[in-house]
Amino acid sequence: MARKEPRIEDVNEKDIQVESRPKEWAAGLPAVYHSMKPAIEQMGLARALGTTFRMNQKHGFDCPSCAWPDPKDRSPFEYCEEGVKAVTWEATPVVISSDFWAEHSLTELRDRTEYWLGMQGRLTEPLYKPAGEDHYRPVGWDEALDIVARRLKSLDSPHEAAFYTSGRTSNEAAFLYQLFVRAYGTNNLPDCSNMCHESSGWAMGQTIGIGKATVTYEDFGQADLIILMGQNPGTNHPRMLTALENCKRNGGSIVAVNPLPEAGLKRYKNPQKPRGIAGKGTELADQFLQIRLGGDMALLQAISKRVFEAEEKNPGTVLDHEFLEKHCEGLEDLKEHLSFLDDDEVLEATGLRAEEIDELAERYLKAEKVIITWAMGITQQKKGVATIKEIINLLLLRGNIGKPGAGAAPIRGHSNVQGDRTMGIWEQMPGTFLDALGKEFSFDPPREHGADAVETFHRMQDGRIKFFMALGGNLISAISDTQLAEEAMKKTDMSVQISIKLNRSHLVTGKEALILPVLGRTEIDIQETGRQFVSVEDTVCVVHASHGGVDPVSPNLLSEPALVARLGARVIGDRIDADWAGFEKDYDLIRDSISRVVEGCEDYNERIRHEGGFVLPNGPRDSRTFRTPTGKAVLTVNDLEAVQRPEGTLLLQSMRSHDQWNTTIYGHNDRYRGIKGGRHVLFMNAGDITELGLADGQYVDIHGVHHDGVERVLRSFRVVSYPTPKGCVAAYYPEANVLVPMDHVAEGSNTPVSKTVLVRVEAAAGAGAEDKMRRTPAPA
Ligand SMILES: Nc1nc2c(c(=O)[nH]1)N[C@H]1C(S)=C(S)[C@@H](COP(=O)(O)OP(=O)(O)OC[C@H]3O[C@@H](n4cnc5c(=O)[nH]c(N)nc54)[C@H](O)[C@@H]3O)O[C@H]1N2
Ligand SMILES: Nc1nc2c(c(=O)[nH]1)N[C@H]1C(S)=C(S)[C@@H](COP(=O)(O)OP(=O)(O)OC[C@H]3O[C@@H](n4cnc5c(=O)[nH]c(N)nc54)[C@H](O)[C@@H]3O)O[C@H]1N2
Ligand code: SF4
Ligand SMILES: [Mo]
Repeated sequence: MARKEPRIEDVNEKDIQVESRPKEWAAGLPAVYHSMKPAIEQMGLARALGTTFRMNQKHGFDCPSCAWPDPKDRSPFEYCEEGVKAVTWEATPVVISSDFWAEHSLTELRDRTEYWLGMQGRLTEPLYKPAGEDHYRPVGWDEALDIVARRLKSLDSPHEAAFYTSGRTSNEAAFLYQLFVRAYGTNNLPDCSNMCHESSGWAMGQTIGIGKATVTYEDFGQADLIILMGQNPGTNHPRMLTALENCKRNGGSIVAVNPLPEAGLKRYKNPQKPRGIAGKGTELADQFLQIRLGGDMALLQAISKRVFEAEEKNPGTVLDHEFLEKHCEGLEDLKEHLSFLDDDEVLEATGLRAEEIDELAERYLKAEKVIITWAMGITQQKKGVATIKEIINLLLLRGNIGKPGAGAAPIRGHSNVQGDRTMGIWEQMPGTFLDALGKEFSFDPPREHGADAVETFHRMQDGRIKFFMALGGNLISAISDTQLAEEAMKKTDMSVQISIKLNRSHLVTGKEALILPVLGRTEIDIQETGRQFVSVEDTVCVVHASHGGVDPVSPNLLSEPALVARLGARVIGDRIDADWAGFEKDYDLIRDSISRVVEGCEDYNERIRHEGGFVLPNGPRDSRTFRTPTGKAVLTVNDLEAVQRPEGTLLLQSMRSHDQWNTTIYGHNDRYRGIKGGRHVLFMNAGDITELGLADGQYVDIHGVHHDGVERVLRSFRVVSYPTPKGCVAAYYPEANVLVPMDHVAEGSNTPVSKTVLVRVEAAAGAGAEDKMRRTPAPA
């Protein structure tokens, strides 16, 4: 394939433009247009159509973007703007040439933005940076893998290595990877989920015995009420709006709880339907509760308290007594605890009016079938685990788990983050899984829990972790406390990135560093026994196949399973009973092992070939069985703790723009929020702007407020007057990670608290709009 020269200018944020009002509706015609234009320009029409029309089809590939499920009856257009952007970014024919690495030093590349790095094109050859050097150089596959194997064999203990996974990895690659890591001798398997839905996993595991959604796709259309908390589906799960539209069309109602009036929460123009393209679209949210950051736990307790009060007034008619008696424990304790809930404290924490809370309570009491969905606005909070336990409490009180149209729905991020966990990517897999793994491959897997993402950086900092490998992702940008994280990574002896495109994690490295380039999900994967497919699990536990559809950008790429199998052969060899060479040749062999090791995956090879795949068992959803110590769902008592905001400080949340995929930046607009041409913006309430003596459009510095002697500051952000609650500001992730202290984590899940960070905002020291050229995402 002819190499096209990328002509990518890095961004110049000299004039960020702001529309006067954020958009009130999401999707519709402009979304399709905006998405198709770059795809066609970069890929050429044939490749663009070849990818988009295969996306999410029964014999096509799974959209590599988010984990939203596919309906049973599919249209030829089962994709959205974000999916098209993800595919365009991945399947671009533009590649990085070999001479790039001699031309550019790491020091120089660290001044580039994530946008520019990603736009350089696909990585197509293994690269090695020896210790003490500032350039990568191309190496052959054998040499690259030998360097990694030698280093791993030289460590004093397997616990000196950590193996990260990002959630785009297939089930097959993930299963092999965790086998390789455990056979090597450690459970140090941090993953992106540690920073994402870990709080959901803990809260749900402890209360209902499973850390996954208890709903199906069809349930959304059958619900009387869907409450969306801390989630921006218009940007982050766009086709979820179709499911919400189904709910509305069937007479259901929708409530959104969010500090920001996000476009997709209000109105939806379905781009796949004529009325969506031409008409006004469907009104989605019937009620919008503009909550303060971190206020959800108080709101949920207040609603549950009103449920108990309604039951007092009309005994026997409000609670689902039959369900509670048969399936739950802890009712009386919860009732007693909530009776002490202080109404003023609730109003203060939520910033809502009592009538708004009453209205939501009434809606909840009127509805027979309720789904509560949530994402990062809930999980990335100090009280994230407790807040999700309150979601479960509220649902259980009226039997809203394990019946059609009702349930708990954590909406996952990465397209296969849930599958990776099912396959054993977790630093704390239960003994039953380890037993089965050991039996299948005749070895004794380590039992001691490993390091999660945050803990990995603590151990790098104090020298206990010396080797770091990442199967995908961009951990250095995704983790909190950028400066501290970068220092820690630089202390390691070796870092290895298995990637498809360049990002900052390739530039902030251990003393030695490697980049190992792999096939993307869109690409055809041919091994010795023929064309292979992989499999993934979506947010509602449907496991299905994904078949790459376009020619690889280079014949020199390995697939992820092949790469891990080769590492396994080199580092582990026949120390365990694994057919590494066979796994590379024929992924059916990997799936045979999966079917014997992973619960619910019996006959994997046969069932994965069914149209649409198969659904994993889910006790609460299928039969109201709860795998807790007592076999009952647990109503829990959680102590409310007000978020402290000393005078002169503000609470900052970090969130995604419409033009990004986590740390991957597609462009510099945030269409629905009215931002054009830049990312260094701080969304502020007009009252706060005035009180601080600032002005809309002014440039400010944002200082972290954390008393550990470390200076955390982001300079020259443009103030944008925005409808966010007083005291609550917002900026984009990953830039804002500079301000999130590494030890600012959720209780019980160790998830970085990226949504409620204490900051001080001051007029920018010196810098104005003029010198806002090409900013690095983080201090180097
Ligand atoms: N296009 C696109 N799609 C994506 C991603 C992407 O980057 N781009 N990322 C993927 C990943 S990995 C994930 S995890 C998901 C993330 O999906 P989201 O969770 O929707 O992502 P965020 O942008 O972090 O948005 C958080 C939302 O929570 C709100 N919020 C913040 N704090 C609070 C709070 O205290 N209470 C309440 N009620 N709301 C709050 C914010 O205003 C915002 O609307 O999206 C996935 N899909
Ligand atoms: N402040 C703040 N921090 C956050 C968050 C937040 O809301 N605020 N959100 C957190 C969340 S929810 C998450 S999930 C994490 C995300 O953390 P990560 O998953 O580590 O980050 P991503 O940006 O998704 O990773 C993108 C990189 O993955 C690589 N990649 C893409 N596709 C493939 C593939 O098919 N194979 C391989 N091997 N590599 C591939 C590309 O090189 C790309 O640069 O960030 C977390 N960090
Ligand atoms: S909703 Fe998510 S999975 Fe579906 S097409 Fe859009 S980005 Fe892809
Ligand atoms: Mo995520």
